[in-house]
Amino acid sequence: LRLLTAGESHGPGLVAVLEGIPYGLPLTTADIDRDLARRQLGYGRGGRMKIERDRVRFLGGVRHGRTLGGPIALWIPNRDWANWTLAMAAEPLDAVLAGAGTPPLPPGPPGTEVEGAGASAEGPGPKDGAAEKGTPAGLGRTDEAHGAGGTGRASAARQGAAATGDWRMEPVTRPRPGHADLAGALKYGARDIRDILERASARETAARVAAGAVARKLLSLFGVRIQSYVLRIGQVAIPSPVLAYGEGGRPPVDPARLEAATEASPVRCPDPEASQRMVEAIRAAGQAGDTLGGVFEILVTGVPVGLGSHVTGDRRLEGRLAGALMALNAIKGVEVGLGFAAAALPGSQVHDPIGYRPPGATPPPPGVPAEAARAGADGWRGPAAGFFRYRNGAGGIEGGITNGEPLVLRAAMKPIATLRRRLPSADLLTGEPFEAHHERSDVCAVPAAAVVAEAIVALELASAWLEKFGGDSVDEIRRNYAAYCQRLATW
Ligand code: EPS
Repeated sequence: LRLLTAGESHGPGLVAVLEGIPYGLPLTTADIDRDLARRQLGYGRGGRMKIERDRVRFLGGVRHGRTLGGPIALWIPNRDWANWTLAMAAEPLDAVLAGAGTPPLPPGPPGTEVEGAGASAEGPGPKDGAAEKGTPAGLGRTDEAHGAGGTGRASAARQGAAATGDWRMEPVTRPRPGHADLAGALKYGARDIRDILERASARETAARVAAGAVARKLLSLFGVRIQSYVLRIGQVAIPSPVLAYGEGGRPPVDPARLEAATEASPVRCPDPEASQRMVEAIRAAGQAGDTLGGVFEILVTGVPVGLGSHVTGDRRLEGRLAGALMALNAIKGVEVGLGFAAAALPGSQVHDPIGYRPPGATPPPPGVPAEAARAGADGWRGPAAGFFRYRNGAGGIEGGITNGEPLVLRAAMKPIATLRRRLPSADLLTGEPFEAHHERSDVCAVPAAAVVAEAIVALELASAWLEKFGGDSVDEIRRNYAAYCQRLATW
């Protein structure tokens, strides 16, 4: 699979182009909108989520509810764009100031209208006072002197703000510690940090979630189920509910019940008591003008033995999954199975003893294809010729190959970099000390990040799936998968 996304946080919208999805996958906007809505939830989100109501439109690749085998083009309008048409206009600044304006967007289906999205949830005017403060006398380093990113770009934008009365036109020159602001501005030579922050924003993850929902739909045809839940917000934490197995290798939880408990929680934590304490922690951090990070876990059940490979480093599935998860905004660590805990334990407590039950003894549980069930899949485990593990310290991957147990991945998210309680910083153009720029922001986005991580894992697993069972159409992939399951069932 190949995925490319485009679009800025406050531009007209986000685009995703996903290539490699086979012909004949049943797909509707509802399949995608469900995950887009889940990404917007979670206690601790800021004012922006009150404006957006993410819904997807297909611009290509889907006809009459089925994929055509070509690139799938997805479009998610930004409702907040209505407030940013000048500041984020694609036209040159002088054309914008001359009133050329931005042509209206083509109409979308109900619910995706961008026009009339209304004012910012925080009302008009500078949201943080940044625009009110003018630029201090420089240290001999002026925008004009450098002329990078277009001669006098920052001061032209400043004049633009004065001419239009739109505070959003003001250049952003105060980099926020922890954000891409400073490194990005220096790397690209941008004199207005908005040129960097608009694309660095986690708004982009809406596009990844939309593409991931397509990958999830493909995997779901084969009984693969991907879910996530929050294990930690700041200092409040619960242990993983899935690592310790019951007697005889019994699955520790019913994935459907785990999912129901997760989705019922305002922070997507399956433990109601811990959820409450997490909400309190987020509330306290918000009141203090601070932000919180956390840890979430991703559980993938019904994965067959044999995705990924030991033969080269770049085909090892752990590396691909960890790399993809680390490429999600604000993720600073990833673990597989026991993860870092494995380093502290002797091998006898880390590696997962192998058991065997003749496959195909039980009828397929709901959602598991009959041929997979014959090869040993039981909903929790995928087809693996009847072999199973008494625990899952490996997190379902050995030698870079799935082993039939569920995949268990965890990721650590740092606290959001935009703080109301500002951190010391230095002005991009003058070097003068300042307290960092504050864009309206979330206090905690760990529950949302977990939903994005599901999408990222879905894309990576669907890629591995297509490498093993690939074909031009879903029918061909089904046949390939059935033949593989047949081999496992008669091992
Ligand atoms: C973000 C800042 C906030 C978040 C945004 C990510 O947006 P704004 O600056 O418009 O208030 O709400 O997240 C989203 C818009 C989203 O859809 O998740 C940032 O700076 O990364």
